[in-house]
Amino acid sequence: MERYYQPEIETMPRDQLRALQDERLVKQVKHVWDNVPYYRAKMEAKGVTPDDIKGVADLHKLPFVTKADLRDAYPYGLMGKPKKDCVRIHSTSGTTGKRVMAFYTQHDVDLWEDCCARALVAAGATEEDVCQVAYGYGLFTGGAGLHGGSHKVGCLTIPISSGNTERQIGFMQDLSSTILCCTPSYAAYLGESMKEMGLGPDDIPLKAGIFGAEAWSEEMRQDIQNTLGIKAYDIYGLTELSGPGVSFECSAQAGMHVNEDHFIAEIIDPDTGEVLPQGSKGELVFTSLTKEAFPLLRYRTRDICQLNYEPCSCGRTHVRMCKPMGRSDDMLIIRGVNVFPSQIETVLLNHGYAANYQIIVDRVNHTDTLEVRVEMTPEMFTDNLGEIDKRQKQLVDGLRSMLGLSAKVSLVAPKSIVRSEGKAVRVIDKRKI
Ligand code: DLL
Repeated sequence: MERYYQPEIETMPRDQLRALQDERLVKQVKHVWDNVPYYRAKMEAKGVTPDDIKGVADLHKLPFVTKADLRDAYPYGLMGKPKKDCVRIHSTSGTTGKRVMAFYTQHDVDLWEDCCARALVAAGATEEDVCQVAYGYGLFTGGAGLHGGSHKVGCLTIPISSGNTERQIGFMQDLSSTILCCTPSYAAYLGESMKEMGLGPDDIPLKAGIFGAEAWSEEMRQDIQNTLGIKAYDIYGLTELSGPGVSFECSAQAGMHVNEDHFIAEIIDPDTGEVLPQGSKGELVFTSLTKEAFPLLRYRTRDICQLNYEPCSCGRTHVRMCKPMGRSDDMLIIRGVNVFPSQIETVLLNHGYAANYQIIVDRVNHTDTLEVRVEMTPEMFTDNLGEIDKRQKQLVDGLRSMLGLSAKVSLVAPKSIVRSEGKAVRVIDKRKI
């Protein structure tokens, strides 16, 4: 029997859900107009006022919010509540310029945790469960979101955070963890490590995992399910919209239900911004209906996706989104960290290199690897291995402090990176995801 955390909302007939969205949208647009001068100016520039928005059918009249707006308004310019009413900040990795800061009132945290609790219950969680939260804690939303959701469900929550693989496996065994929350690549890595330790699925009582924050394939799902002996559920979200739990998979494992009482999903043409008909593939845009502190309207996620409005066998009525199929910008997600090629270029230029480089991303044993191949300029060319080693280490340090990631750096001779006749091919992503 399918269980729900908030059955009256999760299985609400679609006409009622639409009426709820209409009502919440009108209220939210007024809230933003009254409290976010930055967005109000965008509405005025488009000639729209709150009176023009009577419901979801009018959503297309509103201007988009993009990452560029977040940068322009950084850090406090898109807040819908004064600082004194906010209780939390989360943020994505990256430099100041690219870093996304999101703000929460206590009410926002509460609703976000409800969304994560829905995902946990859909994966079978009850108060009998021991939930090991191995997403990173801190500024990243993964740890805090699933932690809060786990509390709401009443699971015994282990806030172990990510890393320290042997300890993770030890905790699973000693405390009989039944639910694991982490990135899919870390779940796969835990499975590999268990194998190396001579442990199989029967040696741990895990039954389900809630994995997201990065792309993962069906093959990877099968692999994780087999090595850990669990059912593996996908969960999606982004910092700008609170974090994990914008959408989540149910027992059908056939798309992620968008929490539509909190978020309206649209699919647009990434080039023209035009709203595409139901079932089309395009860029996913979300409007947050209930967030007070950081109320984004028509936020362009840059994730390429499709929505499925067919009824689901689980009984939930909320629309399902497919796994994101790629991005309409050049952002890479490497070991869960958002990386823009321009950040890497900045580090290279700051160290005196020219923009002749290649970024090679791969996945080895389920872990993402990042290599940066950089040409030495003719002036700095040397074949002294000690000197090359020293310079590579400087770049490794520079990249670590810019990205928060360790990368391999290979300095190569001038003109040894193949020049393209068109746009330079700077990123080679070999991951099969
Ligand atoms: O990754 C929030 C999260 C934490 C989601 C834990 C799920 C679990 P950001 O760091 O802001 O937030 O990154 C958001 O990650 O736009 C997608 O491109 C990607 N992403 C998130 N979940 C998935 C997923 C968190 N299930 C960006 N599948 C998003 C594929 C995902 N990509």
